[in-house]
Amino acid sequence: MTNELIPEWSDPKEPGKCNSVVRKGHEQEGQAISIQKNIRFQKRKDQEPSVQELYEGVLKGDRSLLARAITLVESNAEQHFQKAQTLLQKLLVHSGNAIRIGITGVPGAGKSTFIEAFGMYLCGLGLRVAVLAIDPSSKLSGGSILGDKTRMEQLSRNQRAFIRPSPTAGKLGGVHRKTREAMLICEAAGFDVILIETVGVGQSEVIIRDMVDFFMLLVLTGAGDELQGMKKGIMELADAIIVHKADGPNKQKAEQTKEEYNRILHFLQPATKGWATKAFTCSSLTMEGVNDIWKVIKSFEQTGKNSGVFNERRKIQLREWLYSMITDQLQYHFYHHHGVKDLLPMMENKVIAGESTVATAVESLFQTFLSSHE
Ligand SMILES: Nc1nc2c(ncn2[C@@H]2O[C@H](COP(=O)(O)OP(=O)(O)OP(=O)(O)O)[C@@H](O)[C@H]2O)c(=O)[nH]1
Ligand SMILES: [Mg+2]
Repeated sequence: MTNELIPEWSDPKEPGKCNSVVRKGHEQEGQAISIQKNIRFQKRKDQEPSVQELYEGVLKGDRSLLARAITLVESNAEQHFQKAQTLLQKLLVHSGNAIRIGITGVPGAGKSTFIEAFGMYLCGLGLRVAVLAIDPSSKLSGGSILGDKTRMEQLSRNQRAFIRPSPTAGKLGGVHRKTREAMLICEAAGFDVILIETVGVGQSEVIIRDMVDFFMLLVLTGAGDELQGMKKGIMELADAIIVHKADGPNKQKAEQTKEEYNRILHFLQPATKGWATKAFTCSSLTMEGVNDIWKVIKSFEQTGKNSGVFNERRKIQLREWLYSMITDQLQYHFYHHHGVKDLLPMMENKVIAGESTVATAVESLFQTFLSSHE
């Protein structure tokens, strides 16, 4: 052990009892150079690609640059904002050519499994499929990203598919914007179909409806009571209701449930003008019914494009996007304002202690905020 040192983390009382040693560095010239090169290579890899590199990479469909472009728009860091917007501006003209499909349903409805089955089917047709997720609950559940990766195992290995787990931003509004921007990037990268999964927890359905062309709700059988209690509002957002897991002993029941839904749908307001929302059955295990869903979507697209409803909706969505971004920006600037940041904890305490009314606290916070903007 003459040329070797005992590492500093070894037990000083038992220096001999150590599994590793630190060897003296090599001093031959060649070795040193090759290590140097290696370090330089590492640095380059970590360096952020330029907007132009990202732009060209996305258009070429380079998966690694596509992922990095999405990471850039998802970033909350201030220094990334301008770069992200410049990139999006360049990519915008190349976007808009995919069909955007939203998929929702209660936890366990089989959304991820369906996306795996449906995505594989679409890839089999020669289409390119991007999967995005809005998961406002991810902060709480934490494990859904991992779960989805294992559930979409085949699809994630398919060259025609690209899967992007949900952005981890806490605020719903931010996730909203980021998913839209990720969608545009995927479209510019040449994906034909964008699938957006969201767990049905109320607010997220409305958000997803606002950014997709076709919106489907996955439901289960044996949910008679649930069906009665299901909010009319959610059903009125859907362009199709899929009674999922229609296989094995569940198949017949699924058919019955489908009929029940169809009866109810008859009395509801359709989500899309000129389109009658209907219920269907499907199994992601046997693949039965999966191809029919694609036929329904294609027919929806054709009908909407002929009538102009399809493009009209996209315009409305852009307008809504504008307003939701204004809200995001207002929130961002308010909460990042120095004076507000200083004052807010104090105001919070005062309100809780009953020393100030909520309205007075809000008033002082806004006075502070607006005084430096006049
Ligand atoms: N029999 C049957 N089981 C299915 C089918 N699709 C999904 N499952 C099962 O249903 C369970 C839930 O599936 P997921 O795809 O994780 O459901 P999810 O809606 O994505 O769930 P969350 O992401 O947690 O909201 C899994 O155990 C699947 O194996 C199907 O078509 N038939
Ligand atoms: Mg899932």
